[in-house]
Amino acid sequence: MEAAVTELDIQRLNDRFAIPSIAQIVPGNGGLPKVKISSAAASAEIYLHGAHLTSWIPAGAEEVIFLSDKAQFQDGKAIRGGVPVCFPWFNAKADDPKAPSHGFVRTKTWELESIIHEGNAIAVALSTQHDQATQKWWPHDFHAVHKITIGSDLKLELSVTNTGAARFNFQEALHTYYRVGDVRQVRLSSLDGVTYLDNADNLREKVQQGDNIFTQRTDNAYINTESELELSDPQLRRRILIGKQNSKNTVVWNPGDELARGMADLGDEEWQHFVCVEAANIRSAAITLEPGEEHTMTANIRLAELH
Ligand code: TA6
Repeated sequence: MEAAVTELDIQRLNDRFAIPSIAQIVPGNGGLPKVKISSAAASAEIYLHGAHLTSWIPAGAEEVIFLSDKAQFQDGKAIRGGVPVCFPWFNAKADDPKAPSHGFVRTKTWELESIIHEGNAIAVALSTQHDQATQKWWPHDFHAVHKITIGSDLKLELSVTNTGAARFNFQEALHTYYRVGDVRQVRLSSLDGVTYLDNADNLREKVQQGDNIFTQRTDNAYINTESELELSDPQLRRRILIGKQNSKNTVVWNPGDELARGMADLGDEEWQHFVCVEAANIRSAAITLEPGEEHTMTANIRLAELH
C-alpha cells in the first residue's frame, strides 16, 4: 500500500516543478495528485498514479480523451479511461492468472521528473522502476519513463531501460481511450488488409476488411502494422490522427453493450463514447532488452477537420 500524498508533498512538488499559471500539481480525484497544465496551446491533466493522462484539450477543440464517470481513483486500482500504461505484460499474465491485468505500473505512483517548455508545448516526464512488489510478479530490474508532451498535438513516449544484469522480454501498450460522439458512427482507417487476432473470437487470426466500424464488441490485436490511423467522428465533426513509432502492434477495443454492463467502473451507456486505439508491442512483438539497453515506443496524436 503506498502512503497517501500530503498537502506538504504537493507543496514540495510545486516548489520543484510548477510553472506559474501554466503547470501546477493539485489534489485530483480521490485526493490523488495530478499535474494540471493550462497553456495557450492546450490543457491537460496527468495523475502521478500510473503516470496516467486523463485529459487533453487542444486550444479551440473539445476534450479528446475519454474518462469514465465511474472511474476509480485509488491505490491499486487502474483508472478507467485516459491512457493506461500497460507494462511489462498485456492483458492477463500468461503464467499467472492472479497477476494484475496489463501489468503493474498503471497502479503504481510514479515519480515526477520534470515539467519543461518544449516550443509551444509543455513536456511532463514521470518515472518508475522495479521494487520488491514488482519483483514478486516480474523478477527483473527496470527503469521506465513516460514523457507526455502537451501542445496542439499530443506525444506519448514510453521508454524502458534494462537496469539489471540479465536480458528480459516485456510487452507494452499505451492503451489510449479516445472520446467520440457515438462509437456506432465512427470509422477507423486504415487497417484494411492487416492481419489481426480477434480476442472476441478465441484469438482467431483474421484479416481486416476495409475500415473498422463499431457495431458490436471489438477487441482486435493487429500484427505488424506501423500505419498512422484516422478516427473519423461525424458527431464531434473531427478526425483524430493516430501515429506511432517503434510499435509493431495496434490494439483496437470497444467493449460493446453487453460487456460494458459488467464493468463497475464504466457507466452502462458510456461504451458508446469511446474507442481504444493502442500503440503496442505484444505477443510475438514483445521487446527483448539486454542489460543497459533502452527502448522507446511513441504515440503521436493530432486533430484534423472532418473531410
Ligand atoms: O485493450 C483491449 C483489452 O486488452 C481488452 O481485452 C480489455 O480487457 C481491455 O483491454 C481493458 O482491460 P482492463 O484491464 O483495463 O479492464
